[in-house]
Amino acid sequence: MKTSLLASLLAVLPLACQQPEPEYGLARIALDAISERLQAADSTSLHPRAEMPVPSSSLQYARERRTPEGTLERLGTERIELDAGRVVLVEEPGTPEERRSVLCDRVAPLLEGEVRNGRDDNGNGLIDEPGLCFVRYGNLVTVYLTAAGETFSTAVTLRYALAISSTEHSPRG
Ligand SMILES: [Ca+2]
Ligand SMILES: [Ca+2]
Repeated sequence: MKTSLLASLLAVLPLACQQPEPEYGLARIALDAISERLQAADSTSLHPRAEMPVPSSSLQYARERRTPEGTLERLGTERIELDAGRVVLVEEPGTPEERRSVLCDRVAPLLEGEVRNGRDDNGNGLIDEPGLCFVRYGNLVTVYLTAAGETFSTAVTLRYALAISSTEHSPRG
């Protein structure tokens, strides 16, 4: 047993030594930032729709907030996109006021565990999905990110979608 344990350690050690210095969860920080932005997204404004099972590597949306008076106020349009291996937040895209900021770099071409082969290799229901992708199911947008050697996903409920769907809901039967 000791011999096999030592052999395992020796096999792992060179890999461990090659690891870059700790990045303190850049991918996690970026995903939290994306999640925060998306929480204010108006579900009717999403482009593309990114509906299951077809993900998108970019998502544009209009942000809103509820005023103290209870009405919705539009805050502006944003797009989060994968650009040359970086996650970029584009505020007011396509206007003279357009601003671009990098949320994270070193994004993998494909999500962890995925191989470009027309099949779902990592078992998340998506095929050959990129290292940053958005997929929507109803009022829920799931964001997947593999960057700097880490993989995270988060599910964001589009809060204004909830307000809209509750008023549009018509009971069946
Ligand atoms: Ca695949
Ligand atoms: Ca997959």
